[in-house]
Amino acid sequence: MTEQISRRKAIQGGAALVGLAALGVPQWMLPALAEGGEVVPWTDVPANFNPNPPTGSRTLDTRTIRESSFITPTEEFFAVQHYEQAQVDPATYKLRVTGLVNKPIELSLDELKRRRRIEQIIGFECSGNNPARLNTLVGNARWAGTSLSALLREAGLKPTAREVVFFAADKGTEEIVHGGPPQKYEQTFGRSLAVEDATKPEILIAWEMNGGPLPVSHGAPVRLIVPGWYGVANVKWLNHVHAQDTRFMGRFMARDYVTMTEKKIGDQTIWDETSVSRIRLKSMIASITRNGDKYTATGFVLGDGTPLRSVEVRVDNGQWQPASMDRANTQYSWKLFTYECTGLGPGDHSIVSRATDANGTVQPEETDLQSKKTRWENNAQFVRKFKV
Ligand SMILES: Nc1nc2c(c(=O)[nH]1)N[C@H]1C(S)=C(S)[C@@H](COP(=O)(O)O)O[C@H]1N2
Ligand SMILES: [Mo]
Repeated sequence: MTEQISRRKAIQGGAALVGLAALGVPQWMLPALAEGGEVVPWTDVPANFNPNPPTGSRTLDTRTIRESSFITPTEEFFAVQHYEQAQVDPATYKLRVTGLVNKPIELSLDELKRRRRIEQIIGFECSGNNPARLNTLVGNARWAGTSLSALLREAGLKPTAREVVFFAADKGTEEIVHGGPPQKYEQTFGRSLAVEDATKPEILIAWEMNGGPLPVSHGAPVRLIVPGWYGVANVKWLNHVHAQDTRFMGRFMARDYVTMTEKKIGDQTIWDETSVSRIRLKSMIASITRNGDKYTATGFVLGDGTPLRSVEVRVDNGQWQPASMDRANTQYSWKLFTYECTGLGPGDHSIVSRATDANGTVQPEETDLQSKKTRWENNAQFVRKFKV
């Protein structure tokens, strides 16, 4: 946990402790209240809901998100990968830059770490996230590394380069159909970015997460972090950057992580099939806590880095009301917000949030997403139910 966050927590906790102690609240009650009050359980979550998926991956139980949860601790940050987690020896590690470059590069981990260090708080989700799984494939961390664009400049991208492909150390066997029976090939994980995206200054070749070395589950020793993009762009166990003049059509660009939307153009139906890329504007309410008759809803917003115009909350189909934004939020972090619910009578209630960005893009409702036929990129407003 960063110093900043633990200090914030201490201040919040401390203020609550002093105030309540003065009111004569018994000592044993203080720690729980200092953490933000009593949790109001969701009535829309099945009793057998398992926040931890079965194999190899990890989820963040979003119900535990509070005002003090701005940075996700490394061991709680969700983890997803499609093959086995790669075990890379940092002593022999090399990062190569090859292809349409004037000067191919090969760097050891030490050489890489001697480059100019940049640090940024970046939140992201897996594009397979959705309300039914409580959007648990999510996290917000402080990443440190060096700039991809500087490395590409050093290698001298040739003007003919169209795409930059990022290959990793993890491998799997893929069945490829090319006439006749499918053939099996061993392939490493790969994703690409168009040159104009890859040369944006904010993209990180990262070796540090929340002040510590990257753990194996998050791509040790080096991974890519593309701020504002869905998780699949953030290639873990990165060891090879390759510039080419053709589009990379590997599994995770062209066959998997493809969103298919039905579109009507005049009287014709076309199928728009796109590779998962920038995070579509999303918000959700993660938890509600109670302090006396004060109910505090806490949630987060994710997006592509476009500034927000508003984050609003609606209780029981009433008016949309503005949420309060956390002062720690930055351009590419998730944006934590809180909302105080007042005048809640006993009984069942609903609560939902919606984000709108500066371009006027409004987070859709579930029914707005009907023409999207694949499960990827579900950024629907999430109506939650609770009882007081
Ligand atoms: N090498 C490699 N990188 C990968 C993947 C993978 O399978 N292999 N999965 C991607 C997907 S789909 C997601 S959502 C993110 C998850 O990053 P995290 O595990 O650090 O949360 O990693 C991405 N990077
Ligand atoms: Mo993902």
